[in-house]
Amino acid sequence: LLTNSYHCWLQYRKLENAEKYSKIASTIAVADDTVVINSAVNELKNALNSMFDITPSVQPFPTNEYSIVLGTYESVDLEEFGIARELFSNLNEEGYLLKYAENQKQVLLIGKTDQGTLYATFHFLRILQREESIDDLEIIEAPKNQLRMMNQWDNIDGSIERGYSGNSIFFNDNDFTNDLTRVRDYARLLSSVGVNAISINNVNVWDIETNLISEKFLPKVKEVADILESYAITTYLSINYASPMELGNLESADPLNEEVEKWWAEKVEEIYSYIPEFGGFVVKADSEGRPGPFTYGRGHVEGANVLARALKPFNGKVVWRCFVYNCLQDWRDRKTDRARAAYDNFKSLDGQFLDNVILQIKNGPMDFQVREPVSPLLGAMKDTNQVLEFQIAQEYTGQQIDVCYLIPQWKEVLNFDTYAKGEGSTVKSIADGSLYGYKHSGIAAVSNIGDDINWTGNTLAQANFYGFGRLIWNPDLTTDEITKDWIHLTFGNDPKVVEEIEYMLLHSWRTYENYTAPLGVGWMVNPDHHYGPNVEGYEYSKWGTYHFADRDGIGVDRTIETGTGYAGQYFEPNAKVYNSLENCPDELLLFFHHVPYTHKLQSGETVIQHIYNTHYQGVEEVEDFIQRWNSLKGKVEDWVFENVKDRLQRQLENAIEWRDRINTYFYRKSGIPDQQGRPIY
Ligand code: GCW
Repeated sequence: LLTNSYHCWLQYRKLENAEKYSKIASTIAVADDTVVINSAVNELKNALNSMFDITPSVQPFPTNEYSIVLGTYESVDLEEFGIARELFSNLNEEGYLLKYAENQKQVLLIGKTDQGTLYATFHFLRILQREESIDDLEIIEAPKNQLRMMNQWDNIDGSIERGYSGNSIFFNDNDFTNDLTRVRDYARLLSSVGVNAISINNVNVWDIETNLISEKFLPKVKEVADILESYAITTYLSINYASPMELGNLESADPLNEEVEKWWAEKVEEIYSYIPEFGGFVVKADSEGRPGPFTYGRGHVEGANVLARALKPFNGKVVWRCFVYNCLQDWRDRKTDRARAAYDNFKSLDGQFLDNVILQIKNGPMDFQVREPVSPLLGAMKDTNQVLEFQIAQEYTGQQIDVCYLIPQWKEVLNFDTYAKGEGSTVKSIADGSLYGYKHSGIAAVSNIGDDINWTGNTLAQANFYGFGRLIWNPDLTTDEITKDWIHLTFGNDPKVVEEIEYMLLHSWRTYENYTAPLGVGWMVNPDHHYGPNVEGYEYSKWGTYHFADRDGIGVDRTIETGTGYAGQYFEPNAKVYNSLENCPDELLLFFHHVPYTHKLQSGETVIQHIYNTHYQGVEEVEDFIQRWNSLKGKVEDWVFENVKDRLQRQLENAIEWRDRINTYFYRKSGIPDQQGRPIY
């Protein structure tokens, strides 16, 4: 059944009702000969073969037979099909048209460019796999976001920072992997959901990885980039800011030093001599101990712009991460606040970055917790390109052992109204560039894949990868549409299977939140590896992620009057809402306020009773997931059944441990018993 990887949502299962498409499925007519269109042809050929059990013939366009046409609006005469060419003038370069022109016996998969043709092909295959009618097929699509990017945190020794599904598919033993088959399969998975860019190495760039931009590795980078490019995916590299010293033997990496400037310019030229389609650099500088411009008394602007100048002649970009904070903090100092850091560091630099610099901003101000407010930096820089960063890898949300479907969380972020330019200034309108007319913008995410046979550890975690791509292509898709698509493509059409898996996915984020840190306070995880409960794990370290729980109360005062002032970083009316004890939403209460355990939430419960209730409930919900999953035995492939079953068992143990530790901790701190008298260990 399995070779070395599982094909996730690209399994192309045999259709139950193949006859309804049989007319059109046996011939592929190809109008252009490009590498990307060849990828589309191969995908289509294999898929038809697998879904219909036929070997389609591939012919040049036009043919007289019923056929599926792959081409662009320039290579196919659209007038002949009654389609106005102008249809394409309003479409961006990656857009496409799907149309069944029955009179002419053709299904048209027409891109504005070959990249669009590839996306059209994947879209069409989705329609076939879901066995939807094509009688009236006429769909025009284009992605809403320009940069749709995956960030690998892969190290060259094959390990993955925050990786929960095996080792890297790119690297092994301080080199690229010999067999790049899985890289090609990954490219297929990525482009099938519309991802168009990838950085292949960890943002923490260690010694050997620094050499990825040297002649030692560039030929290999090129090999990988060629594979990705054949699926219309642009390759980026994370770089070490100290490269001029470490690779170039210069005395400094000061961005204003002329030699440094020259070094970067030559380096970039060298990279492009290998990879003409190279995308640019992803940079984590002056963050968590990594080198950056601060060492030389320079700031982010000088730091990013020297790279931008080098990349400019080649249309390359600098993706500069804003995850910059002072990691060491004194608990007595209630004014310093890690949550403030991105905004405090970057806001005042608006307008000073070159236009091929993009600031990459995590969705929340802390670090991918199960619940955080939206980063106030999003929308706060009208003259600086911004990209939003999500984490598909479940570092703080169950590490691909526990089920935690993140699409609902990301939808909340995208729909959040920042009021940056008045009502309707949603995060999605910032990311898609429309609010401020950014030159470059989009959405990136930390990948959750590794070399595990199913790619993602828990098979259900594939849904986060799939959903990320679909959602950032079009943030207006509903969670329901995305979820159903993934389940149908991955598991087929059995209504019972669809219903149970959908239920589990849609409830899983809330469930995870229920048994972990309450009311937006975050952390409470084991330090370093970040799995499992440890209420005081970070409380007595200097890392600045305190919850300040004592016998009287809990939460971080981030109000303007008495706290860190973080609430004031938002535009009105958000600032006022978060700043107010009465109006702050329950789920973020402890992020913004320090309150007594007896404080009454808007729900009517006290904080302490809420903690007890959600923690008992969280465990019950996991027990319910297990029952639901068990009812699917024999209905999903055995190994997938066992894979998820095993993870759910571990999730249950984790949830119980969280429940017991949290409940006993707060019972002992507060001295207030559970109203329902349930056992507290
Ligand atoms: O989430 C934290 C992780 C680090 C990571 C860092 C970052 C790559 O714990 O492992 O480093 O964020 O985003 O740079």
